[in-house]
Amino acid sequence: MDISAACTNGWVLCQSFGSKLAEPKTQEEVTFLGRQTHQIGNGGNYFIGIHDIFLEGQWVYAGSREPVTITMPWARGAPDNFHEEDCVEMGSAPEWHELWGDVPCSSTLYYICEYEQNYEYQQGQVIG
Ligand SMILES: [Ca+2]
Ligand SMILES: [Ca+2]
Repeated sequence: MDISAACTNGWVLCQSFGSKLAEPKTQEEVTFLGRQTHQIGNGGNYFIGIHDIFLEGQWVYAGSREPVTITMPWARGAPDNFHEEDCVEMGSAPEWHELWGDVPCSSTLYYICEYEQNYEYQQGQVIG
């Protein structure tokens, strides 16, 4: 599979694989996702299934809309909601060190789909 997409499209694409955008709910999952992204992310940035679309600063899981249960590993200066940034990206470049940033949901990024027991990566070209 060779695709990247805007956040909502990433959500739809994950669903088409019978999964959803990754929703790390424990510190272990955050660390695991960060390490995986760092190892195989090719320097790209990846959407995960967390946003503050409904209420600024209130981060919820995209699937359940429940409040985020973990300490979010924000990069320095994030989240800054610069130009209305309500989606979360995870960087894979070395300087990111497994950190997160807030980005516009309309950004075109790679995305991480989550299955019941493990995480899978879909990555590739821009489609929109
Ligand atoms: Ca925001
Ligand atoms: Ca930001």
